Amino acid sequence: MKDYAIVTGASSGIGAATAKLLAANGFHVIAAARRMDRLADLAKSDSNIEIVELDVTNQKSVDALAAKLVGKPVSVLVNNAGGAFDASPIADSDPEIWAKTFDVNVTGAVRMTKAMIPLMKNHGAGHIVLMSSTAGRIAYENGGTYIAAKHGVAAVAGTLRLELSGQPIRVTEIAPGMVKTDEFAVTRFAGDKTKAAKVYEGVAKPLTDADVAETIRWAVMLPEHINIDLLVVRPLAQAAQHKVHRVIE
Ligand code: 8X3
Repeated sequence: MKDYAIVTGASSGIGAATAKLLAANGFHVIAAARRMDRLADLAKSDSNIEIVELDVTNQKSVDALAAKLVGKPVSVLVNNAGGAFDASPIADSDPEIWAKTFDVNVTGAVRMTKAMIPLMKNHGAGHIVLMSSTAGRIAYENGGTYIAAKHGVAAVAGTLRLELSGQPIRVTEIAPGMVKTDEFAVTRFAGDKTKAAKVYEGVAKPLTDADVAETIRWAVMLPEHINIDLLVVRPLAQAAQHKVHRVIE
């Protein structure tokens, strides 16, 4: 039986690209997300992709997925579900958005990690991938909710690696910089496509979701004794968070 790779937030962007790439590289992929209509399109692209409705903020939903996977060779979990839901200075930010951002990005990944560790132990090997961000390493203006949450994801990865020491389970944090996906910036700016487009204005080649998926594929397909702790990946045009080369005509 093929090894199972569980990918959360698989309905679009990095999650969908990762599901496709892992399926093309021999995994049986469980592509999980809330939006089943989007997942249905993904399932059509590869018979090694099985789709499951999942809300990582709902413990019952996570438990239902775990119950479905009992006895299966669960070897990879890509905790990709997440996002930014505002672009506010902290002084103006909404506590509800803080709670939502933490729930999806941090607690959601923890719920899934807790649920998959017993299955990985049962399988005899596992790899937990946490999608953080360069926002999990450095601060910038008007990103407080997301920055704090992604620092939280980085903290989860570091803590987990220590706590799993001696177990056959790898822990990898992937921290992408500027990635142009259909939804990330649009969601952050509450649907304002003009503001979202400004993020990438004049940048010759922001990373794509497929670029980031390739880093995940590489990390999980390395021999099992090799653990990539942290992989920071930015486009060539982004030398640092605030140092972006833009060519604006
Ligand atoms: C997204 C990268 O630069 O918007 O995770 O924080 S950034």
